[in-house]
Amino acid sequence: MRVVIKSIIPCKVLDSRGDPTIEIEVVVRGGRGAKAGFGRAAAPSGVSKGKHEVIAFPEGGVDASIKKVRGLIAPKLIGVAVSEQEKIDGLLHELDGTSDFSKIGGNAAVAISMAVAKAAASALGKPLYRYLGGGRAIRLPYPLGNVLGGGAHAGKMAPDIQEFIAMPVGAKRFTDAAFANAQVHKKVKTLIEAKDMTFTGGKGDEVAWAPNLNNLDALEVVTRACEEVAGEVGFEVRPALDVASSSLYDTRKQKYVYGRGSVSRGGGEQIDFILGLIETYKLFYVEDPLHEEDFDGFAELTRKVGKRCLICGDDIFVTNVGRIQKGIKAGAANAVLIKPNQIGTLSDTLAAVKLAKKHDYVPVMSHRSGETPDETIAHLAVGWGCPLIKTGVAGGERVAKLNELIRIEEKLGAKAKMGMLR
Ligand code: 2PG
Ligand code: MG
Repeated sequence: MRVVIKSIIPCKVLDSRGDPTIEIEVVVRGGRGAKAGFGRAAAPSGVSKGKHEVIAFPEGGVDASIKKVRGLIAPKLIGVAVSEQEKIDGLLHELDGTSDFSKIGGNAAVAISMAVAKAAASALGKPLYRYLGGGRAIRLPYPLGNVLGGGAHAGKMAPDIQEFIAMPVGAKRFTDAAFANAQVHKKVKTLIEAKDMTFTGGKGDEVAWAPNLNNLDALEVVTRACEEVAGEVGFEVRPALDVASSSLYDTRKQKYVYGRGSVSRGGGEQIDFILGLIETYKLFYVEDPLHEEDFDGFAELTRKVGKRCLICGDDIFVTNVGRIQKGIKAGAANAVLIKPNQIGTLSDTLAAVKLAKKHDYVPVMSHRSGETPDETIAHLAVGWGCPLIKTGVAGGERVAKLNELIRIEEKLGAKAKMGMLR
């Protein structure tokens, strides 16, 4: 039975920051016109965006995107077989006609692309992860949990580093891992209260605590919380960071400006600083240790510590196969952050995951700082076999993904395994 797209319905909805974003519903019909399936997906949005990401919304914002979906996209996609994901994603590129989705908006494109996949899965009566990954989709990702935050996600007195993360690397089950991260989050609050007398329980955009602490004090707190929780749960929990260095980098001065400590670091000093943190705190993972154009700096760091720490590129790669390819050539990293709305379609996102895997770069599925309760990335991580997912620890829009992964683990039962780390 040929299942085709019957309607594509855009809607302006709220994200977790209270900003508008786009949600898409795709309805498909089967042979006799009966409704055969349905998919709904919403696009997230970043605040510490990479320079080379596609444009989230065209001039005119979400409303302009919605007009384009109604007037330009929907008429061309209605009647197309919903299983033809690549063709549909190709049509999105064609109808947009730019290299960065600046006409229809990358967020409209990604929401359509994800809703199409969900509708196709629903028409077959399959969960999305099974539709995407078949019988091999049995591995749950390890959750990277942002427990303390600063940078662009938090207020002025918070640390310069954007995300201080817990990684429950010894967990045997996803559910145990997710609850271990929640425990670290709680413990971090108690430890902050002992250090920061002004702390009023403030949180940043991803629901990580945002205290008045400098970078090293914050890292001390998170490392101690990880160790204490490890003792309680009986498996290893390690600290990790997203430095989000492009946000710290002053291109004119060619220095990383750490406003809190009134310190500026040149490229070499930044590498030494990060190397020191990796050694001292046994960091499991460091994302964006250097700014988005410094392929050589990334390569130097990866050469020096890549065997014992994951060096992950976010802004430098922006889920773009061209940039990942450049990184692979330079030996710039050993992990790639995967954010579907950085590139605009599921087919392009899958190409990035495949390229990463082929070259032993760990693909890390990721949320954005501005999220909705959309749970699609949970399915993408399992369906495409990403061994890590970064999706926060607490807050409805973060928990939506974690709980979906818990449900998937439950459904898989004895077959469920954890992702394969290197
Ligand atoms: C990041 C993300 C998500 P944003 O830098 O990795 O944690 O932040 O969505 O603001 O780009
Ligand atoms: Mg990042």
